[in-house]
Amino acid sequence: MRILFVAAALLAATALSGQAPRALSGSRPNIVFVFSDDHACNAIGAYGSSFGATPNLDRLAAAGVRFDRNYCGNALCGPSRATILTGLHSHANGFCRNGTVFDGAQTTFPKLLQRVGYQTALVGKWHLESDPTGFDHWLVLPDQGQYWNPDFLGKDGKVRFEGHATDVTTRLAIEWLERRDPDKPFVLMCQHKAPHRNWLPAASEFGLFRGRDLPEPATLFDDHQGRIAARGATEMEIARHMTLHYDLMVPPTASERPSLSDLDRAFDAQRARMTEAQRAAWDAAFAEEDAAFRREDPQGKERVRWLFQRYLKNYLRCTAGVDRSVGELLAWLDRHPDVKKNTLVVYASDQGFFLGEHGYYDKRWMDEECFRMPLLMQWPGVLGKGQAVTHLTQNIDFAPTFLDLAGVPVPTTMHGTSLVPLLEHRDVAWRDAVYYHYYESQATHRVPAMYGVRTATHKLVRYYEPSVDAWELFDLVADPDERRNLAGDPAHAELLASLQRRLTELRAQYRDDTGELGGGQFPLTAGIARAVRDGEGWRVWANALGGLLLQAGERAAATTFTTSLRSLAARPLRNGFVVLRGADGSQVRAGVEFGARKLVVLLPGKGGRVEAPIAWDGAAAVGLEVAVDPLAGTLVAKAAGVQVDAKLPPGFGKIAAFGYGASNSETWFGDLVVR
Ligand code: SGN
Ligand code: CA
Repeated sequence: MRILFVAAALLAATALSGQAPRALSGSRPNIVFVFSDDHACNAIGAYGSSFGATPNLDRLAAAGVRFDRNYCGNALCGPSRATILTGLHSHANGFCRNGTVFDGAQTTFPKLLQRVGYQTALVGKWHLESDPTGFDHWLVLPDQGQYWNPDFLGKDGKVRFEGHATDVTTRLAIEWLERRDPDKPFVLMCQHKAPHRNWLPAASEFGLFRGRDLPEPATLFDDHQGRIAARGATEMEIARHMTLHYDLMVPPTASERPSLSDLDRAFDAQRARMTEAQRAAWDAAFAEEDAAFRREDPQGKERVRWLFQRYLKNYLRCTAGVDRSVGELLAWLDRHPDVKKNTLVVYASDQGFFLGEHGYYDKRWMDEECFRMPLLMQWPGVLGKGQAVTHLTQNIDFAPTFLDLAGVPVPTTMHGTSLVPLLEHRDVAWRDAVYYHYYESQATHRVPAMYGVRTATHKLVRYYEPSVDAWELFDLVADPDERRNLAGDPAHAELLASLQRRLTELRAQYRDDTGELGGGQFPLTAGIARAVRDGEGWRVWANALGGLLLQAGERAAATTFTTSLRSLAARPLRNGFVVLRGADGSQVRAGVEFGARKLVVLLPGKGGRVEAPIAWDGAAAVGLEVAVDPLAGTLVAKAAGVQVDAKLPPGFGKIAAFGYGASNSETWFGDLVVR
């Protein structure tokens, strides 16, 4: 069977690419995987961008394969990375939104490659909170990392390197290449922070695009009509939400200083990281343009245009730095032909990004601009040159591909499929649709939770939160900018129904039962992946620190809430709370931390924590009683025979809403009895 398969692959490769035949499965190449953060296809020449400034990526594409319809499953950093490592969509690897803690005990492709003798290394952005597992060597930016003079965390602690993050990351990657064991195959993941917000390029790119205007997208002044209303309520518009100082590094004037937003205050922190020489170089590069902006003081659309130009140029300067990094790694391979001949170079980014399309920056929506990920591969002499793959591929496919190449059987539990048959141009049956699920609602940029399906020609999105309960349907052929929602159009009812069926099938195929939020019983929801009826209660998966489900219900009189709770999954922070929201919006949590075996009351503000240890066998449901007297300003929590007394926040007033909450955990709650 295996021999037959190889023979067929050889034939196909010979016939179609004209290259030296070589079976790819089990060929055990080295893998240099360069991965950036937020790099949109629209900013890469090889994908048709007219901006220029990606000569090395264009060279990579010309010498290899470009995937034209490659998508992420959840357009956010941590989730995309967790998917790439595990070959699983977010609900199955547990990392649904940034800020969760990746469960590093899971099966990942680096671990499986290690087992078959690969050396594995990771440098740069990581953003999965837990320490990397499956890497012989790792040196990562803490959290989002810093552009200038970044700190890196490694097995031996924290080290600070002078320079720009892109350059430092490249240098660390090359240093590892130089000192690795030359007798073993390797995978090197070189993961750049750039071009993530706030877009601070390296000095070598300051001069790019100077003195010329970049073309604006047709939808820069999109009014968001014809789509769901939440599109206009989102907080990622260049016109309304991009900050002048933090995002665009225009120094605040003395009169602006007293009223700076919290984000804009970070301008000073960013500059403080730079050395004097770095700051001086920055000022020399931007002072004149900043002065002209102040002098001309553009208003209305002209101001938006100015913001757009400054934003896009700095973004592209950051991507040009990443491109330079790719060039340096390719040059290293050129200098080491013995390594190069057995090395697959891969370039991708965690998701795409809005570059002013629809007036937006950032990502998260299922729109092509951010849902689509660049994916380029080259392996000179083995992969065909200048080829394009138009099959629907996804970040779930990366792990299976790397494993297949290394000759490791792909675990059947993985959601993705090896891309090797596509690289060999084999005529294989392939998926007709990709699945998407975004969870990080009620958070930065305020994009509602959604899941959806994309086929070769259409896209259907289901927004499922109680506050945004809607569908969007786009015809990607007739309406490539996705401006006309056809979901409510009777002429497309049949199409809608068939895509709804396909979406249901995909959810069943991937066993995704997240995205059910209590059937409208909890109109206020944040950071919850799933809340389903389970016996005499609710099974609640909080996929954030501070997930909650609340019902509105004004109560000024003393009230007692009783429930019972049980920890369901072995996630890092196991707990469950009764959550109360005061008239002033302040939130109080009273409940059980299962891991720590404590009864706790969490109050707003620093140090707002009262706790007592409880005796608990780790399995049984724990009864919880929370008695609140808004007038007296007191709260008494009781569980497992232990009591904790706390004071309500001063402005709490009366109870405005109440319900359940948990953090990064799955918890079962008995029905909440309110008396
Ligand atoms: C930060 C950014 C957001 C961005 C998220 C997620 N704000 O919070 O603009 O959407 O990261 O990005 S910033 O002020 O810190 O720049 S992700 O790529 O890491 O998922
Ligand atoms: Ca990202």
